[in-house]
Amino acid sequence: MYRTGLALTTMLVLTLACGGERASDGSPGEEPAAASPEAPEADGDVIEVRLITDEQGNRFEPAQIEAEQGDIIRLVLVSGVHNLNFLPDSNPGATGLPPATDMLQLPGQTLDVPVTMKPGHYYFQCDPHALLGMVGHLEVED
Ligand SMILES: [Cu+2]
Repeated sequence: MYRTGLALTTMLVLTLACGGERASDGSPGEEPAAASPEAPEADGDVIEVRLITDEQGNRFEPAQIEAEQGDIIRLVLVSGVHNLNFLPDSNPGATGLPPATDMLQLPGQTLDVPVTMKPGHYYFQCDPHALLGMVGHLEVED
């Protein structure tokens, strides 16, 4: 779905879907985002993490995060193409790790990742740029 060869029109459709806007035909193709009663935003903090590519390289900002279970890590794409992966191999013994996210590739695009892990120290990375140093750590506190 996120191939680089996708036409701009397809990306535009994704943008509109993410922004909650609708085409003029009133197509009801999207689910309401906030209607679910178990939405974790209700009692957790939202922690913004920006995903950046610029002349200084590729990075998370901030790359060191503190959170509590039930908080939300909100990825905000500034530039480049990135994802977030709590790589299981680099978090030995961890349970409740969220799955690797899809790639974010539209500036301004956001993606919420719930903090589902037990208190502890967790490693995360951007898969395309881990070897270039785009890694970080999450401390889940009691
Ligand atoms: Cu990246």
